[in-house]
Amino acid sequence: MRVLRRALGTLLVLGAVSCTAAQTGDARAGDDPPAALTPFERLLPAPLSVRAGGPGYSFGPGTVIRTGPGAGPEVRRVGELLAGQLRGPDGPALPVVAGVRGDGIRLRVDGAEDGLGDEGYRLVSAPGGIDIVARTPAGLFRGGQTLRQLLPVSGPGTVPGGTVTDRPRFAYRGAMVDIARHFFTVEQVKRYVDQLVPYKVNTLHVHLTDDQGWRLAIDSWPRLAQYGGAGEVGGGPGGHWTKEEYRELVAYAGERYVDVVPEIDMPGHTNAALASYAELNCDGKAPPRYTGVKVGFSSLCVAKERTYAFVDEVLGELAELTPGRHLHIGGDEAHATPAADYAAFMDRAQQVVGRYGKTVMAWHQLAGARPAPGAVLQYWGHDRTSAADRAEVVAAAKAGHPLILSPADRVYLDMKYEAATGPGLSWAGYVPVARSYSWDPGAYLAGVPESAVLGVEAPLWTENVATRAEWELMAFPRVLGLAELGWSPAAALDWTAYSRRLAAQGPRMEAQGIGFHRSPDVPWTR
Ligand code: IFG
Repeated sequence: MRVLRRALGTLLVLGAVSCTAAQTGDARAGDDPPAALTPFERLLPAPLSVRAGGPGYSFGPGTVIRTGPGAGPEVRRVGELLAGQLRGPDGPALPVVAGVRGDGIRLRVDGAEDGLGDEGYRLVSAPGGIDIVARTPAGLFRGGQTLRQLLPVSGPGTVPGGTVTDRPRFAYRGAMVDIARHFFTVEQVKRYVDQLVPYKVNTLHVHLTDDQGWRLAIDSWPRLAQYGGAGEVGGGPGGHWTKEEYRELVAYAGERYVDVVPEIDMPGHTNAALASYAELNCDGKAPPRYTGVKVGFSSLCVAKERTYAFVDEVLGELAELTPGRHLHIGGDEAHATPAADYAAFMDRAQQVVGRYGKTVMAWHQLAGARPAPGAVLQYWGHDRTSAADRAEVVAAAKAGHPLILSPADRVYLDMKYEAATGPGLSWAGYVPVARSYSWDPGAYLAGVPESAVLGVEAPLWTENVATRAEWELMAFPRVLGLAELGWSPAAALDWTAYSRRLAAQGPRMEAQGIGFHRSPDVPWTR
């Protein structure tokens, strides 16, 4: 019966024109005003392909979530997560039951679906229910986020008939938060994960240390957090995470298929460590803690062997806490470290990362030294970056170093939208929502093929972002654009169509309590 229904369902949708959601962004003549998009047309990030049409599925009080044949505990856990996300305030119970026979939402992992990759999925909505199939549980979870957007904001309702076949363009789609300049708790960061997950972001980079604060307890160097963490920009109390709290964030993010990339910035941006341990300083004297916003004045002592014991023990404890592949060792703005010393230091720091079985990630300044094989470079240049600096990065990419693109004048979320924006900085210029979205990561760096781009990431630096409200104002809605640039096909990247889809996300961000910037660039629907 199901096969017949499926065949019928498929026949019904065959008549629909195959297109990307963005191409159907233009409402048909005589319909509601352009802003009124159909659920498929509203999807953000825009999926690879959508075939809309045919009768859909209406949630009812008896709707259940079914996990496929042989579904292991992880698929069941995805089902439970999805149930929690889909239940409206007074929505159906949405129990998760084993087996996929019967109505409802049917989750199935099928290794044979090799066209979908590690995070792709296919979602089919038809009268008998909604099928989500993927190669992996992560793909099921990404498909579930699409289902969330196909349902009304208020909770379970009717999902129109159709098929979404989807997979990401780039593997790494990240957001970074700097908890060193201003301290933020694990709970506050977990909330950011919840706000990013609906948009298929899959990496959270945490900038744990800088001149103004050391935010993670390290057993072998206890004063780093105890003393080096007890301050922040502006002179506030600061704070730090215990290892248990860091583990809790890693687990919480991991359950939602978000990898955590921790960063210990070195050899520059290290005043908090130098203030904590006199022995780390070349002159044996610890500087005072720093609560200002200057950069480039600090350096670990490259000549001292003690420095490398510090690097080894800190990265060793961090690696033990971090299941993800990457350890980020910073490397930016080491203006107080002579170039030869910088290269010698980064050689040894990279060896430490390799010894702990992790892959190096570093800011693109490492391209000027000797990036270890496989080291990933995070580019934070901008339209005014010199041709020489750019050439170093292009050469490193051609030499096989994957790039993460974080152009400061596009996706640095601490850049003010405009002069009137309260929080944030403007050294890379103002970055309105339209500008933040209007670039193509696959064609951004001349000479760098799309295949050399591992992905994109939007950093939020917190020199001038002190509260969760300021954080949300700066990150939203621009981080949704980053999510689309990382996930959607190049053909979908069109500001006009995107701005209408972004507008439709307004009520969803409101429903999540996100205090986003109501940019005049966007035709918000209310
Ligand atoms: N650049 C510094 C950050 C921060 C930022 C603020 C990098 C890699 C400017 N380094 O971005 O520490 O100060 O926008």
